[in-house]
Amino acid sequence: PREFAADEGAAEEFIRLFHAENPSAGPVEHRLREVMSEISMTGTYTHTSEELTFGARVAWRNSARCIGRLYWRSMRVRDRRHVETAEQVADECVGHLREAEQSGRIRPTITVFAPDRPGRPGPKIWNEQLIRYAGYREADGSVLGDPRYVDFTEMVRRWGWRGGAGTPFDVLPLVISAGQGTPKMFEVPEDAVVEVDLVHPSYPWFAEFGLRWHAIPAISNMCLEIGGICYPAAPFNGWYMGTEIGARNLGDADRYNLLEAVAVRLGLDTGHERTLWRDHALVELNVAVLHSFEAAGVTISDHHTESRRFLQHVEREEKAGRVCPADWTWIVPPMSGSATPVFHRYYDEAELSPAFVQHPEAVE
Ligand code: HEM
Ligand code: NRG
Repeated sequence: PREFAADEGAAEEFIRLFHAENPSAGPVEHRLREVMSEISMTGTYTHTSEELTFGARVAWRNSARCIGRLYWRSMRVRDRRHVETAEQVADECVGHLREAEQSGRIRPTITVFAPDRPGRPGPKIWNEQLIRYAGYREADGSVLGDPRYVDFTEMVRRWGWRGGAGTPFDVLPLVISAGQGTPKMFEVPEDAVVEVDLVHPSYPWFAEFGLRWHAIPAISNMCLEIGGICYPAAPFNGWYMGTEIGARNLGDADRYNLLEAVAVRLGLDTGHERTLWRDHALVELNVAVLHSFEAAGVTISDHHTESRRFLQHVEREEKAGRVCPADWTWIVPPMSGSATPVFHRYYDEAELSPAFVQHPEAVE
C-alpha cells in the first residue's frame, strides 16, 4: 500500500522514540500536535532533518540480520528528499558511491530520496545493489558472470542495454523509476566503481583466475521505513566482511562456484569429500579476499573481528536499556561459525521500527 496515508500510531511511536533518545530536541507534545495536524491535512508528514538522520541510523540499529551494527551512530545521512527524477536519482547514487569511498576508506553512508506520499509514490531503484555484475546465459546453458543476475541482465538487454564488455565482471546499469514513470537505465561511470583484483599472499597462480570484486556493498532495493513514512529509494552501504565475497559470492554453487577450481589448483583430491577439499579451498579463497583488499587499501573486515565487534554492540545496547534484535541464522558467518563467539549464544528476535524492509515487488 505504498501510496496510502501515514499511520498516526506509527508516527507517534517514532516521534516519542526520537524525543526520548534526543532530550535536547524540546518537548514532545508540541511536535506531536504538529505531526498529527499535518497528517490530518495532507495524509502524510515531513520529518525534520534531525528526525530523518536519527530514523535512518536506528533502522540500521534495528537490522536483525546485520553483524556490522557497532558503528550505527556514525552513519552519514545524505538528505536528498527533494530529488525525484530518475536522472537526478542516478546522479546522486553515483555521488553516494564517490563520497562513501574516499581513497579506500569506506564510510557507512545512506542517501534518502523522496518518500511515498498519498497518490504520489517516491522514486525506486530496481537494482538489488548499486554495483552488481551481469550474468550472461551462454548457448550451452552455463553462465558467464554472476548467475544471480541472469534475469536482471536479460531484462536490461531486452530494454536495449549493450554496455557490457562480455567479461565475468561487467557492472550492470542502474534501473530507476520515478513515481509511476517507466524505468530508465543509467551506466555507473567506471571511475565511480572501485574494484580490487584478487591475489593470494602465498600462491602466485591464484591471480590467473582473473578474479575481482567491487569495494562497496550498497543495498538499494530496501524501503527505509520511519514512523509510518516509507522512503522507497534509500541506498546504504558499509564495508564488506570478507566471507560475503570469499565464501558466498565466489564460493556458492549458484554464484561464481569456484571451490572445485581452487581445490584442483591446490592439488587436493576432489574425489572424496573427507579430504575436506571444499573447506580448504574456502579458506584460501577468503585469505585471498582479505589480503587483496588490505593490500589495495580498501576497508574490509574478517569474520572473527566483526563477530567480536557485534557482541560488543549487543553489550552496549543492553547497557543502554535496549534489546538488540538479532537473527542467529544471518549473524553467524558462513564459514568457521563455531570458531566465532557469535555462534555460542541466542539472541532477541524482536521486529522494531524504524526498519529496512523488502519491497514486495522487488526484482532481482
Ligand atoms: C546484512 C555486514 C553496514 C544494514 C548484513 C550481512 C553482513 C553485514 C555480513 C549479511 C549479508 C548476507 O549474508 O548476505 C555489515 C558490515 C557493515 C554493515 C561489515 C559495515 C559497516 C550496514 C549498514 C546498513 C546495514 C550501513 C544500513 C544502514 C543491513 C541490512 C542487512 C544487512 C538491512 C540485511 C539485508 C537483507 O535482508 O538482505 N550486514 N553491514 N549494514 N545489513 Fe549490514
Ligand atoms: N552479501 C551481500 C551484501 C549484503 C550486505 N552486506 C554489507 N552491507 N556488508 C554481498 O554483496 O555480498 N553493508 O551495508 O555494508
